[in-house]
Amino acid sequence: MEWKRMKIGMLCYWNYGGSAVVAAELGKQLADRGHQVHFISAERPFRLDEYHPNTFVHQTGDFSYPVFSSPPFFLLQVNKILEVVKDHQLDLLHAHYAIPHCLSAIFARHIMGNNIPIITTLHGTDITLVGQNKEFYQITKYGLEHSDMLTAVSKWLALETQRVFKLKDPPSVIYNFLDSNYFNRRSDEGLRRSYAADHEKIVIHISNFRSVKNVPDVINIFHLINESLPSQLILVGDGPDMTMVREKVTELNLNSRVHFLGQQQDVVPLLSVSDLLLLPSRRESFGLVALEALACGVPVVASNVGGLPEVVANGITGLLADCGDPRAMAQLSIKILSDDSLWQKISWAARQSAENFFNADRWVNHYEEIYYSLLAGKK
Ligand code: GMT
Repeated sequence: MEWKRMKIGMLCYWNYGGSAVVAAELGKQLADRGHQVHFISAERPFRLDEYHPNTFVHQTGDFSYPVFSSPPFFLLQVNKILEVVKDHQLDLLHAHYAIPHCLSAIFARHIMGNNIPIITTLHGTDITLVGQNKEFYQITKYGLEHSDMLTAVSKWLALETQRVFKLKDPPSVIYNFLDSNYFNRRSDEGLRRSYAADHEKIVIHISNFRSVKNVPDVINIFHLINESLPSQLILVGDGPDMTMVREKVTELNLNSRVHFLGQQQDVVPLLSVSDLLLLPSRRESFGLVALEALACGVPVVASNVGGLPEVVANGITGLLADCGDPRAMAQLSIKILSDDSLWQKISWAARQSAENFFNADRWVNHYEEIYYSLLAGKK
C-alpha cells in the first residue's frame, strides 16, 4: 500500500515497565515517519519524557465517588477512547498489554458500532500471570479472539499464548527493538571510577524488583563473583522486593560493594560503565533490559527461561543457565569477566545483534505493514 498518514491510538500503561517503554518507543518511531500517534493512558507514558512532534497524550479521566472502592479505570478509559477516536478521527487502535487495554478498545468499538481495527500486542505477564489466572481467563480469551491482529514479543510467548488460550493460530511475532544510535556505549572514565577501582569489575542489574525478577539471586550471584574477582554491583530500579534485597546485602556483608540507585530515567550512562548485566528472572517473555545492555556492548548472564534465549544468544552475546542456580550463573559470569578476549568478543557480538537484528526500523516496518493491511481489509 502507498504511504498514507495514519492516525493511531496507542493504549498503554504509563509507568515503569517494558510494555510502556515499547509503546512509547514505537509511538515515537511512527511519529518520526509522519504518522499521528495518540497515546491514551492514565498518565504521560514514561520514556515519552519530552515533547515529540506528531505525538499527542490523552490522559484517562479520574473520577472518585464514595460508592466506588477506586476510580473505575476501565470505564474511564473506554470513555476516553470514544472521545479521542471521534475528536481526532483515529484510523486504528493499538493496545499494549491485553488487560485491560484490548478489552477497553473492544468495548469502545462496540459502543461506536464501527469496525475500527484493533491490534493487541502481548507483552508477557498479561498472558503468563494475569491472563491465565482464573479471575481473568475468560475475559482475556475474549479480548484475544476479538482483536483483529495479535502480536507477541517473542516466539515463546506466541506459542504459550496459543497453548494457554487454545487459539487456532499463534500470534505473529514482532520482537521488541530499540534505537541503537541512542543505546550505544559511551565511555565515561570519571563515572566508572566513581563506582569501581581500576582492578574491579562492574556488574549491573536493572528491574522493577518484583518477585519474577528474582533479585535475591542477583545478590547471591554477585556474592560468589566477588569472592573470585573484586567487583561492584549497581542496582537500578525499585519495587516490592527491595527490603528483602537490602537485608540480604547486609547479611552477606556487601554494603560497601552494592550501589542502590533507585529508578533512573536514562540507563545508558550506567550500562556504558558496566561489564556484565545479570538477569536471573523466573519468567521473562522478552527481557527488554537485556537488549538495552547488548546494545551498549554489555554481555548478559541470564536464566534460560521464556523468550530470553531469543534475545540473548547463548555463547554468543551472553551466557544462560537454569533459573534458581546462582552457582552456575556465577561461574558463567566469572568466565566472561576474567577473560578479556572473550569479553571483547561477546561485547562486540552483543552490539552487532542489537544493531542488526533488533534495530527499530526493521520491527517498526512490521507494525506499519500490519496497520496498512488492517486498514486495507476494512474497506
Ligand atoms: O513484567 C510485567 O509484568 C510487565 C511487562 C511490562 O509491561 O513491562 O513486562 C513484559 O513486557 C516486556 C516488554 O515487552 C518484556 O520485555 C518483559 O520480558 C515482560 N515481562 C515478563 O514477561 C515477566
